[in-house]
Amino acid sequence: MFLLTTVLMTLAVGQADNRPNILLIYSDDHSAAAVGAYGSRINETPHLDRLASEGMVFDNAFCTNGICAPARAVVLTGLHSHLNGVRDNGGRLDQSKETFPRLLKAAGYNTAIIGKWHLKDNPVGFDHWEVLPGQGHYYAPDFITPEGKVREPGYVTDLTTDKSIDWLEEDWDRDRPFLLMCQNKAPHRGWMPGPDHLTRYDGTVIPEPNTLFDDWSGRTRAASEQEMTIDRHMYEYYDLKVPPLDPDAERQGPDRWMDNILARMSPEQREAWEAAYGPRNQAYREAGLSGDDLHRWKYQRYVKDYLRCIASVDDNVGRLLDWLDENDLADNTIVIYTSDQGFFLGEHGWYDKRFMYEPSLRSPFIVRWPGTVKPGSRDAHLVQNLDVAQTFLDVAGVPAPESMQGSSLVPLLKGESPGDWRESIYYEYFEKGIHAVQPHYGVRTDRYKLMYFPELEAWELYDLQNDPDEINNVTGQSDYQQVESRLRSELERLRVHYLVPEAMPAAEG
Ligand SMILES: [Ca+2]
Repeated sequence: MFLLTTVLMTLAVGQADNRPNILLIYSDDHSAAAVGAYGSRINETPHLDRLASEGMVFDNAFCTNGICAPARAVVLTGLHSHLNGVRDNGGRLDQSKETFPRLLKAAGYNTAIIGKWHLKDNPVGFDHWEVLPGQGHYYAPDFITPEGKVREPGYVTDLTTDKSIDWLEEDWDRDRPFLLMCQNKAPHRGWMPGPDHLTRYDGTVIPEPNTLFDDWSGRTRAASEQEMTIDRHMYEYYDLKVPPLDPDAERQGPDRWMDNILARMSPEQREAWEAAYGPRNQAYREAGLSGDDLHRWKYQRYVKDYLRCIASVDDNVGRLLDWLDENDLADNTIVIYTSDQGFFLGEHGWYDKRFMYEPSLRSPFIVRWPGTVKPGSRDAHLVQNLDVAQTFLDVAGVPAPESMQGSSLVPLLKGESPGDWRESIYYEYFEKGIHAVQPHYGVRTDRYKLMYFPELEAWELYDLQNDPDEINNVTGQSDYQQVESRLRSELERLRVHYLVPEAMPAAEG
């Protein structure tokens, strides 16, 4: 009898708080074009594809401001960058704004964040936090916690998942549902593959994008004056992993950074690294490439390293899904995989992000929620990282502040198609600095995209149906006069709706 009572009491406690657990697996710069479930031509992601086959894939998921720190602030606050304090990577989160982790914690969730945080102040709203300082390192990264900074041997993507699983096993208070934000540094620049994937893609040729040799003609100066081309703006050592010829010469700038980064490795890690890159670099030197051949070689080196980083992310997604299965938690846990924004994988000849063009605007966004989301489903509504905060609050049954600017995705997750769902999204980019991308803002509908560059007083308009690669700016063309006029009005409407200041002040960054 006593035993039975205990069992019943345990069940009762479980039932008293059976709100879903929330696991957000976040990555940094993961392009949807490098996810199998999004039709990747360049890699395979079996574990992300498993998540997709058991959940819902959002085919039109976008960021609001395509750069690391601002995207994170948007996710936390459900507010556009012009309201949350983080307009560029130099911005500071406005602590007077509410965040969904704080609200979930106050509502009884056990909250944790592990991995890349990338906001200036320490995390607030978390029972547990263990984050990388700034951009963090791939090998032997430092983690900061309330107790201080610790350097961990190992590879960052594996460590971020190790620590996430450790928290679940050892610290999670099982009387409460959890919010766990497992935030990868990968595949951010540096693109340093982990020990398990150093030689992946050796001997294979990754397909090139249609626009690798784009000359940016017909577009505004912004497209031609950026500094993010694979051909001209990558550092040979830091980005492409080819060390300077003279091993004894005094190293400066990015060469010195790379020396310091490699110096973090253990002797075993360094040996594996040299075994992978040494012979490749030797072959590269002997080939004496130039012109288009060199451009192509750089693309291959870059994209393979990027995809090797993704392979570790995918492995670790698999580990987390397995852990949920083994602990009988899969059914009551909503799992979301997304990235802060997309990335250029050679499209337009570029790496990096920032621009409102599709490869960086679009993020992978996959949600598994057993019992609510139909396995293997896809959704085409226009959604944004702006919606994450209200979605999680809705999942937890916690009212969202009126001031939040997104929409809960829960109706879409249930397979509904709300009649009043947004028909356009607003985008804004402020940072003037590295990569020389002009500030801009714009609107995207299901078919068209209008962008405005205030300092150039110049517009770009794309018909995504006829021109998915965005190489024909049709602004001013008579066929598109009505479309352009309608989109300009829509852009103004969005700016009023989202409380954008009349004159968008230049960012400090
Ligand atoms: Ca990023």
